[in-house]
Amino acid sequence: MTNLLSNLLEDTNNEKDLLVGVCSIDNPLLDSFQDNINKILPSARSLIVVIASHSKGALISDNNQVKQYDTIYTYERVRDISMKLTRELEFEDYNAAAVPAFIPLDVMSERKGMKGEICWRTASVASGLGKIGKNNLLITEPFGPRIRIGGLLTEHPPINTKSENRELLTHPKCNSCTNCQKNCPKEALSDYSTNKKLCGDYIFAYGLRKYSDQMENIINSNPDKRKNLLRDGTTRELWQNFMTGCYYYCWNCQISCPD
Ligand code: B12
Repeated sequence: MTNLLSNLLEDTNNEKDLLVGVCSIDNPLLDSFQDNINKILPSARSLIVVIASHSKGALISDNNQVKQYDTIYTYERVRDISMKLTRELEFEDYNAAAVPAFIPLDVMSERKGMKGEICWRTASVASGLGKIGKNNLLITEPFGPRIRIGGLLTEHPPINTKSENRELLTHPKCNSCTNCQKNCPKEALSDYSTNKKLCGDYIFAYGLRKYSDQMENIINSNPDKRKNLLRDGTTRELWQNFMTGCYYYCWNCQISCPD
């Protein structure tokens, strides 16, 4: 029984761009997510965390589409591995459910898409996969903060409890380094916390707010201006973001980290 999860984790960890870990859903770091976990899979006993690495070359590129393309791939990698693990576990009669790494998110309640069902940075610390940096991101040994994180819940009992952490650990290498803070174009980072409004407005330059503004402009314009707005660069960029599902415009806190 225990071999199944151990083997699955070992096989996945053998892939060079991946990191996988597990923690018990009783881990105190998951306390504030218990209601969400219970709603997703009431019989859950373990949380498996799946991390995939970005391409460093893509993220340091000056071409935003290249960075978005790599981000789409990295999220897909996390999703595919998480989905694969759910199927493997269910073939052996352990129910499992993958939890979104990013979107879809609950955008209807007061959370407004700014809170995940599970905070993957916290879950990763709980699973022993890394520590929190001053950039408020998870920093991993092999890939630094240049990663995407997701995972799944399963009723398979947890293993490797020795590698679990029970408190939110900060990364010792951050020490006196403030590269991430200095390189944030909006000065949104203070030690281990993020000004979400400043950051969000910048990284989602063509996101929901831009969409609402563009709609409002279109509605309030005369027919000639409306025709132009419907065909301008903003409408085209918004349309492309809807198509790709990726609407990021900044990765500086991931790139500027020397780790
Ligand atoms: C909403 C969201 C955002 C929002 C809000 C960010 C935030 N800090 O919550 C905005 C739009 C601003 C955002 C920005 C970015 N995001 Co974002 N985001 C999310 C999302 C979907 C939910 C996060 C959430 O639930 N936040 C609510 C609470 C939990 O967050 P919080 O208030 O920051 O809580 C932390 C602090 O309070 C801190 N804390 C509290 N007490 C203490 C005590 C101690 C001792 C310490 C050390 C820390 C600490 O620890 C908590 C956990 O780290 C997650 C995916 C997910 N489900 O986890 C991705 C996620 C966090 N984002 C990610 C990324 C990469 C980014 C960006 C780089 C944008 C981009 N290009 O992709 C920036 C980075 C901004 C930054 N440096 O903080 C990655 C992080 C990867 C990593 N290495 O950690 C995630 C995990 C997506 C993914 N699946 O990979 N994001």
